[in-house]
Amino acid sequence: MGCGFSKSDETFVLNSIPLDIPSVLLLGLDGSGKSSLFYWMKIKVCLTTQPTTGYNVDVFNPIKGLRFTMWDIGGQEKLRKLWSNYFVACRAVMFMVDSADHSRFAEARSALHEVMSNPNMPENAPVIVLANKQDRLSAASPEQLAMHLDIFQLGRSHPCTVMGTSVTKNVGILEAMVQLKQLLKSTNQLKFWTEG
Ligand SMILES: Nc1nc2c(ncn2[C@@H]2O[C@H](COP(=O)(O)OP(=O)(O)OP(=O)(O)O)[C@@H](O)[C@H]2O)c(=O)[nH]1
Ligand SMILES: [Mg+2]
Repeated sequence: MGCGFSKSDETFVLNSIPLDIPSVLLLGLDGSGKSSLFYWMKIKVCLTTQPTTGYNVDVFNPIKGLRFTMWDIGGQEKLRKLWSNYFVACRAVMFMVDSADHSRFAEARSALHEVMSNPNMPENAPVIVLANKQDRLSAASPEQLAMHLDIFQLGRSHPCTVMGTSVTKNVGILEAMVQLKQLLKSTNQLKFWTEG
């Protein structure tokens, strides 16, 4: 399922969020692997993707007790200013980074911190950083990426953790979902999530 953005779509987007199911925003720079993850979760196949010019949305129940609406939103620079339209209904963020693209770590850091310091981002919303493309030889480890992204500063206002993934090799995805559930549980937020 995919949609293109137009100005009038923004109201439609907000009105179409199912209020009884928590929303997870899947954000990150263009090319980091968000839609690859989205389609893997939807059809368990790693599709060849095109850059997302709008968003993909669907409801997932990847592990018991964790059911959510996931919004995969295009990460190109011109689309990032639209991300904040989704913040108000957001219960958690998955922020994906291409761990092999060292030249964009600073850009990823500033996009991540901008998201999490936005006044519309609900207080205490957990963040799972997905250190994607761990299959690549030049990939920074999750620990190295945590330093580059200054996760410790972020952790003061939002529960936060970094998980290594390779979507194309189906590595780390379920573990990231388990970690999200764990963060919600440890911050007493799991009760708001629909049991599945
Ligand atoms: N090596 C490797 N490549 C990956 C991995 N995950 C995704 N890719 C590739 O990265 C490229 C970009 O993936 P997308 O899923 O389209 O990236 P995106 O974050 O949705 O990009 P935008 O829609 O532009 O925001 C594709 O060629 C994917 O096949 C991974 O774990 N390892
Ligand atoms: Mg995409």
